[in-house]
Amino acid sequence: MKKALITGVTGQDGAYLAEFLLAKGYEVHGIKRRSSLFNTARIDHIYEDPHNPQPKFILHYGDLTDSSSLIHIVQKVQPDEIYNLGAQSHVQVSFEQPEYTADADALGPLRLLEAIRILGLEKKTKFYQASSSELYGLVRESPQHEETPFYPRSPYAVAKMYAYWIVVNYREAYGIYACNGILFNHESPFRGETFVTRKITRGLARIKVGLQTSLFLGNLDAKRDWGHARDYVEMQWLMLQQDTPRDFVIATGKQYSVREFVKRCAELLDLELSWQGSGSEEKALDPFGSVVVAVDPRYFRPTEVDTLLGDASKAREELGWTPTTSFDELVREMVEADLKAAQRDALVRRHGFDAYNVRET
Ligand code: NDP
Ligand code: GDR
Repeated sequence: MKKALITGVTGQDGAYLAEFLLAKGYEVHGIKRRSSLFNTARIDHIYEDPHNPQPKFILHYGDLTDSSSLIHIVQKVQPDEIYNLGAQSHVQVSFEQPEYTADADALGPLRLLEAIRILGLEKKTKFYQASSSELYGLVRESPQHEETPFYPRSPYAVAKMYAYWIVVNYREAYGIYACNGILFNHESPFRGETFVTRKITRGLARIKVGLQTSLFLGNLDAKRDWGHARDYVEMQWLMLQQDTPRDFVIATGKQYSVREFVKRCAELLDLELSWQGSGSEEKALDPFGSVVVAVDPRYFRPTEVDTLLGDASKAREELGWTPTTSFDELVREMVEADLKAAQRDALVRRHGFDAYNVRET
């Protein structure tokens, strides 16, 4: 039975990948961070009681900023495959916490690669690095592919650029089977609530049921190539099943703006919106003239990535990989999940209980 170790197992991709690998018969180990509240909501459905005689899903406390914890875990698990999905993954937050972002996102992968070397696992342990389309940043070629030059536009992207190259270097220098998946944006109902897609689906669903009145967003003109996380984790696994380690772009090849994402969600929720103004003045009003969506410049980034569009031909041709979920299906799945959650919260509130503040109202 193969053993996999996933960093970032409590995150969106970690949850989908853990489920995927368990279904393939792997023994799956995940690294979670110590937190004062439970932080395992995304993996509760696959959680196994550690008292089970032979658990297939095992969690370990650790942190990408703490090499000794990483070395201990890698030594104990002796994984066949490591998937490094852990990161401070929010681009805007990286402008506020640049040093921590570099520590976790750039030095984190270095620490894991060093753990492989220190423990003499170069020939045994394969390594996947969660690289990002943010590497392309200020794009000068569209669509972007494996040979497109990088121009990172945030502390997050600069940290991920170090990670990308240290993976290439350890592959060439020490013969470690290590590769980069250059993944374009991928979303799901598990997406963190502060990324734009989830912020929109959750916000509009709550507006629909009367739990909030408006939603504030930043740059509505930004364009992204949005896929489904469930499709993309399969690719992460496929990349480690090849004869030789290589880097691949993973994308849908289709692009939409943030404004188009809002419009699609509004249609699905039957919210009628009319748009007024432009730039930081832009608003979307309902038929009664109330503001539903408004631009708030606080969500503008010091340096923005205006447009990303991926060309995943190499993955299609060499790995036989194609995404299966369309943009419309992705948006629908997210809207439906958030509408259900909003309806549940509204019901709870109607019955006199504020689920968010957990107190009688
Ligand atoms: P999430 O933000 O949902 O998950 C990040 C995970 O990393 C969480 O489990 C988080 O733990 C963990 N983590 C954060 N800091 C540390 C740390 N210092 N030590 C250990 N674990 C840590 O991200 P996604 O699942 O969306 O993305 C997975 C990876 O792919 C990330 O590296 C991201 O940068 C990259 N990526 C994502 C893309 C996307 O569109 N989703 C596209 C391209 C790349 P906790 O739950 O405790 O916060
Ligand atoms: P991104 O995702 O920066 O592409 O990084 P995010 O959803 O945060 O932003 C996408 C675009 O939407 C614009 N935007 C807003 N973004 C947020 N978060 N909140 C808003 O209110 C808002 N309004 C407009 C942004 O300016 C941006 O242009 C994600 C992360 O998952 C990274 O970890 C990953 O590497 C990349 O995708 C690929």
